[in-house]
Amino acid sequence: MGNMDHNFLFDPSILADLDYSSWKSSFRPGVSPHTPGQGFKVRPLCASDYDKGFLQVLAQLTKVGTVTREQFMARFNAMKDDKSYYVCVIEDLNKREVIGAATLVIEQKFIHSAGMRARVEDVVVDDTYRGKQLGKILTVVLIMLSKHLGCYKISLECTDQKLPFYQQVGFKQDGTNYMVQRWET
Ligand code: 16G
Repeated sequence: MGNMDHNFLFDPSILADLDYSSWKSSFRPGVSPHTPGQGFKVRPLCASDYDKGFLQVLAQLTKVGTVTREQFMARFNAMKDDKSYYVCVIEDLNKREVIGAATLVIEQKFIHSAGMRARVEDVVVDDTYRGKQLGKILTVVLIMLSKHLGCYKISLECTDQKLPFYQQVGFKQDGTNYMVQRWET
């Protein structure tokens, strides 16, 4: 018990209750988001993941920079209070390390009957754990979570190289363009 962290970003029962039966044939036999493989667990981000390599995994996606424990906790608490951030991780339970992460952000709208839009952000799997369908598992978790939360659509930005990966789980290009201005690289 002593080393168990219960400071979850969001209620883990939300993930536990999702139904993935319609995805059964998309995964290898026996594999699903509830059973992501021997020694792996999908769960909400925890405060203690600062010490479990969460930021080091994110650094395989893009620049993370310096994030002190205090900065991490302030952002974690702000996201938790906001209730719009669903950061999910995969832990290697034997190593007690975060080896993958993906975030669903919920945006509130006036359009679509005061509806909600879901955005997929910061999907990354440690490169030593590739080929185990872990990225696909995380993405399917976010898709089913967005449906469960009642969003009218889910979207993401990705490189050309990642298009086949997201197409295999149902994302389509719809002719809209992603545009950006940057003040920092
Ligand atoms: C990718 C990510 C996005 C992330 C960005 C970071 C997915 C689906 N897309 O576009 O969420 O924030 O890379 O790149 O994971 P940046 O550091 O150049 O903004």
